[in-house]
Amino acid sequence: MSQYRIFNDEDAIAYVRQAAELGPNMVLQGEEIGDGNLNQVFKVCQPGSAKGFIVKQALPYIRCIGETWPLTRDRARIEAEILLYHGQYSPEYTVAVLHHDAALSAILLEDLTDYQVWRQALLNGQHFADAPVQLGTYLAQVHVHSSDFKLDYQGQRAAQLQFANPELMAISEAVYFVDPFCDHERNNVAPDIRSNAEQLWADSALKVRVARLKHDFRCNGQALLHGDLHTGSVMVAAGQLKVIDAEFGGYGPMGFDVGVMIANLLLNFCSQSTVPQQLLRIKDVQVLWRSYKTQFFQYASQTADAALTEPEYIGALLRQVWQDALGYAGCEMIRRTIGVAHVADIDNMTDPNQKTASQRQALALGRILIMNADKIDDAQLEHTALKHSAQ
Ligand code: SR1
Ligand code: MG
Repeated sequence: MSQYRIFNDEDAIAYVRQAAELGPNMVLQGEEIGDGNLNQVFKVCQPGSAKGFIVKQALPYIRCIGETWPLTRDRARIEAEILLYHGQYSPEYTVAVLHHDAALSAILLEDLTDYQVWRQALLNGQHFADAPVQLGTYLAQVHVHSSDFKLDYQGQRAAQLQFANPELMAISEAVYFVDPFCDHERNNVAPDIRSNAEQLWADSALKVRVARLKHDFRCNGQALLHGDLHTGSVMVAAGQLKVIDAEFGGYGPMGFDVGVMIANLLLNFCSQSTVPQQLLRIKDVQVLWRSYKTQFFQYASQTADAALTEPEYIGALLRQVWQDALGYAGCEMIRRTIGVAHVADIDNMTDPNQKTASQRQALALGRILIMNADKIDDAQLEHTALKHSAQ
């Protein structure tokens, strides 16, 4: 079964049977459960059993667009290798890859049936208080261990080559830094906020900042990023968290992962109608950053590279990561509001007036973060965000 074909339920079952060595007599059922933008996802299990296996298969195009936007199937191999790499350093918080088949562009993953997607939990008003600490730990573990703090020159260059992901990272470059800042045909701009989008497209000072972020995204290969760390890429359960969906990963600036996650929490903030719920999201951001900073400092301090051991250097680097993160957070907030791929937090709001207000708030806050990244510290974030919520 090594020749590529787009799986149906039976193909997914056959792949699981072979990859997990389940034997011909075990009865299995499978169904396609994917709702993501890119791939097929199947759940395969024994009848009557809640838990089984997850099969993720890359299609030769972007699922949500169709065959008009072809895309390398090699993303499945890259994703499997990134998850395996991250899993070495953050096994508690990275989904387990049980098998992968490059020819079939398929990955066999542990079934996280007992978990729920964090975005959905937030939409349901559920608060997973441990999640920000856990995510901060995960990010510090995978960033430091793929950086120059832990890899020597040759080791890091080899990793940068192994995890080169030019097709998907080029998509990220386009959908984060290009499309949302011009009147691009891929954009999805609601008529009520078109004038707000047009203001951004005419904002030269903003575009200068975004150009710098785009340049760093391409040129500043600090660590092996997850590359798409929004709340839909995080599964949560009581006291537990697993990160999934690393197909956009590759070497890039650490602040990108941190910023994308911050943005998704702030997009949820923008969708909230009560101050206590809003404050919970700001607190999530602050706890995430403080967890990241503390753990990062600890792992980085244990470097074997004598040139990098000064605490003052690590502190300065972390300040830059925070500034980068705010800039990338701003891009993510803007692109998730007027770009090709939105978020359910705001798109699913039922009151049209509140939805428009939330979209405007997301654009305004995104712009503020990009323009003032060097002036806002984590304690001031609450003031900045609430000030924008009142306007
Ligand atoms: C056209 S792909 C757009 C987005 O979908 C994925 O979920 C990533 O977030 C990507 O940026
Ligand atoms: Mg994804």
